[in-house]
Amino acid sequence: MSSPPTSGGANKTQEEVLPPTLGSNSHPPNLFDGTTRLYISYICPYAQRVWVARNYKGLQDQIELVAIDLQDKPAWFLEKVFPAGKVPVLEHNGKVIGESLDLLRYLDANFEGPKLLPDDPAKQAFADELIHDSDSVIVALFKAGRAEGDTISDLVGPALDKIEESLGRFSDGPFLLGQSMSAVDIMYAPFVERFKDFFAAVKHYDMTEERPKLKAWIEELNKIDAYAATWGDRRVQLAAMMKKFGLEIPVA
Ligand SMILES: N[C@@H](CCC(=O)N[C@@H](CS)C(=O)NCC(=O)O)C(=O)O
Repeated sequence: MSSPPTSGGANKTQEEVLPPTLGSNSHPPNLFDGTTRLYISYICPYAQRVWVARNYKGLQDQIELVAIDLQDKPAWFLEKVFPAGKVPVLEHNGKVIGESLDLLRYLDANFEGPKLLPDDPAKQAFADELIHDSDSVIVALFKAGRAEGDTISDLVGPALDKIEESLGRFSDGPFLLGQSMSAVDIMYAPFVERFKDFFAAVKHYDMTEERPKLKAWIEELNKIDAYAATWGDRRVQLAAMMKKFGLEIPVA
């Protein structure tokens, strides 16, 4: 993998002005005019994956963000962009491509910037294993999110221990594949961090306790602008999580 752009790729130190969220009353952008657009929701962890990748590769000027209100979707989005009604979606060269993992691979194959997946065969094999496991980790997090009482650590502990162990695999850096943030970190982190904050607030469970590598991983990720810039207000993210689990909290 190329050297890590700690400032988020291509010297993008300037903070990006994020576009407003578009709902059913919005006008569409000038669809299929040759502009490359990444449709996201600011609270969607799947969309966040691709947004982080876009930033990390320094593609802020090449890929325009379009934020969709998933609770109030614009008809033009459903009719003209993506009838499945999901984010993330990329509009590129007259095509529309969905699915976060496919999009991470697509960005790596079709755009310049630091590679999201390694060339080193040992790292590639481990990346495949971790990507394969990511859905089961997400399932465990959601199960633990719905659990009552102290079963949380039983439900999510093994998945978190596996991440902790994986973070020790390559000693050349704090990320899952070692030295640089990769597609694998990007697959896991939006979910792990959301649940970390949710478990801390609602279940009084600290997932980093006795998992020093997990703690350091989260700290290191947040030093990368490309990643940190996609979180916005953490209270809004927490409120969205609480809503997902049927709990309402006021957002100050
Ligand atoms: N497997 C898809 C999942 C994408 C997904 O489920 N996105 C959610 C938001 S986080 C969505 O758009 N849901 C449609 C809706 O809320 O109506 C991926 O990896 O991109």
